[in-house]
Amino acid sequence: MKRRHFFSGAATAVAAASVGRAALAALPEIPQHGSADTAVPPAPPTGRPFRPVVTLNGWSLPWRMNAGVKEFHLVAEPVVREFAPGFVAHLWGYNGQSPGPTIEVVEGDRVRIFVTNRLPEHTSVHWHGQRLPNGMDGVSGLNQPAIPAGKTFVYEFTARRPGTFMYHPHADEMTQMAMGLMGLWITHPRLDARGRHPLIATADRDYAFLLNAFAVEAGTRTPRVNEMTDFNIWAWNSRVFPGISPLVARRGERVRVRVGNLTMTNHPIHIHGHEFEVTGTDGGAVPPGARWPEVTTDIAVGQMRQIEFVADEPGDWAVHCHKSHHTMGAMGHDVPTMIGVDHRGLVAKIQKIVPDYMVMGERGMADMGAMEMPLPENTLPMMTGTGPYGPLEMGGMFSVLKVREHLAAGDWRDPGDYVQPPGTQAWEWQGAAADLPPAPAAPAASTAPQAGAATVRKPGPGGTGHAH
Ligand SMILES: [Cu+2]
Repeated sequence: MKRRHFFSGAATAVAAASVGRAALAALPEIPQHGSADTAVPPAPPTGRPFRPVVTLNGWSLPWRMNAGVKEFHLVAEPVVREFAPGFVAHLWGYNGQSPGPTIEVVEGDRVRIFVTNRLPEHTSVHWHGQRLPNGMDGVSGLNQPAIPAGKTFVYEFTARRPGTFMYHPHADEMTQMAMGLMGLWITHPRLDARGRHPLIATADRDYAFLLNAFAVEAGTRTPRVNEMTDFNIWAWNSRVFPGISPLVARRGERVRVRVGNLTMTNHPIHIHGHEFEVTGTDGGAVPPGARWPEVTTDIAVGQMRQIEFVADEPGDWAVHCHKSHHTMGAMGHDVPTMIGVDHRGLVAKIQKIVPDYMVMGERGMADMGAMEMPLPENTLPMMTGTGPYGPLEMGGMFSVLKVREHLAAGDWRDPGDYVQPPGTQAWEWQGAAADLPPAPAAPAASTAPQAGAATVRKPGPGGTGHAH
């Protein structure tokens, strides 16, 4: 998290040659980002001031001012993205990473975006959620011809409405988004003379991430693009637990989290230990009288949500999607449920036929969190990550909100594991069982069949059996 990688490497210069030297000379430089570390943006060097967002495992795109216009240069291109240490994928992205860099402007800014296409096919950029001239909306075929491979198009409009927005292709859209082409756009509010906005508070920590999903077979590196439902990599900013940066805050700070959903399903985002309010949606700021407290907010396909809370409970608090299969890694989804199955003696018999056979999960699946199983190359276990007290048994859309008493205002580094004060952590009962309060069982249910109850038909001899 600490590093800034705003460099133009040799690879950039070589690839840029296809755009044409003369044309390129007039274009803003192409900033590239070299890693999946979170890069905290510097204070804006030009233009109106704002407090930048911190894009989890991402970065913000530098610009140049040209006669009062903020000029950005996006390059759509193949990239190598690390989902988590040990697991990389060949994606499509912008300026070296998927997702692309976050674009940050101020309400009222005139913005010009050069989009250079270094993909093997045409593309376009749709500025999701923004008010803009129709010809700038980026739907190829409808609003503009697609940007051919090797060409540069220019988008220009005024950022009229403050809020959280996204950008993504609207050309061969399913393929290009399945490959990771997308990014965030933040329009910061114009403030009054006292530095305030009537509906948008100043946040001490302002985080942003996109929800995205991929179908990457274990042992491969390129997503399956013709996938409609069966995704297995559930990511924030093309990054999965344990590779997602923590959200850090000092106790008492106001924290804003901006989330956009570019997957094909909804994600109930849940924060432990705090209540929050949704202070902004796709349509703009929510008036204070229309907000209510939540601990989970569902983010539908194509939606954006801004949530805010005061981080006033020290600790390491889980932040995750509450669809539990979205907090899993890619492996083992075809493992049958074995809870309650007495398999004694069974394994030896099966191993006569299938020597590598293992039985998993007869007491639950927690063994998977610590199991050392041979994995295919380039993937992650289904459940992984280790905390100070053992395996977390998580994956995918999961990170940690780290609230600390002492943290400098500009310090975004991971403060390490939280140490609970003595007497404030769940403990193992050491007394006599007889001293425990009684744990009455629920009344026994009637065993007589109920009218309309489901019946089970057992396979008879010659039955077809089933897949497991
Ligand atoms: Cu989810």
